Amino acid sequence: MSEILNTAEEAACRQLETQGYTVLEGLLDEEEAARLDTQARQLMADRSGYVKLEGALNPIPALAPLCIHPAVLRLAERFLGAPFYLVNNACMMWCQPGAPGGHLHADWPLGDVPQPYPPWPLLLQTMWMLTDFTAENGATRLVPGTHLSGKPPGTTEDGGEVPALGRRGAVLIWLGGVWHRNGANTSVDQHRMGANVAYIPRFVHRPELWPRVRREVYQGFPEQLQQLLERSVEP
Ligand SMILES: O=C(O)CCC(=O)C(=O)O
Repeated sequence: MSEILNTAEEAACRQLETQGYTVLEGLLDEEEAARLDTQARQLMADRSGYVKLEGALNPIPALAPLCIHPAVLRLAERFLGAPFYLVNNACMMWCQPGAPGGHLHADWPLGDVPQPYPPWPLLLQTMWMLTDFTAENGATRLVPGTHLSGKPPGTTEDGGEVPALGRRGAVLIWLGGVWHRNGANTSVDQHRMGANVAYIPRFVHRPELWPRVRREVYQGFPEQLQQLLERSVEP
C-alpha cells in the first residue's frame, strides 16, 4: 500500500488531526450508492427509528469496494500504522424520518482506557453516505477537536456540534475519540442511510462485539480485503 497522499488527502489528514473528522466527496458512484441503499433497506425494518444492520458484509458483499477504497486505506495507514484491520464487518445505519438523535459519545475501545485518552487513535471510523447527509435527515453530528480533550463527553457538555454534511457517495471519516452521535431525523420523508466500516491498529484486540464474516463470503473477496478481515472471519 502506498503512503503517498494526494493534495485532497493531505488536506483531509490535517482536518482529521485538528478537527477529528473529515468528509471526502464523490468517492463512490452515486448510482452504486443508491443500489446499496436499496439493498440494505430490503433487509431492515422501517419503523420511524434509528435502525442498524450489523455484520452487513454477509448479506451485502457488494460493500467490499468501500472497505478497500484506496483513499480511505491510505488515510487509515497514516493514522493507524501498518498493518491495520477491519474490525466491525460493516454496519448499516439507517436514520428514518422521525428518528431521535443519539447520545454523544467517543467510540470503543476508549471506554476501557484510562483517562486522559491517548492522542493517537485506537479506532478509525468511516461512514459511507448512501443517501445525502443533511442537517434535517440526521447527518452524523460531531464536536470538532474533542479527540484532543483526552476524555469522553460529560453530561453537562452542550453543543459545539456540527453536522457532517455530504452528498450521496461521500465518506465521513472520524477518529474514535471525537465526540459524535447521529442527528435527529426531523424530516417527513427524507431517509438517511450510512454504511459504517471501522478499522483498528494491529495492537488493538478485536472483541466479539461484532458478527464475524462468513467463510464462504470471505472467500469471494479480493485478497486485500481478506487481509483486512483476517481477525473478523469465521474460523
Ligand atoms: O449514525 C450515526 O450518524 C452515528 C454513528 C455512531 O455514533 C457510531 O457509529 O459510533
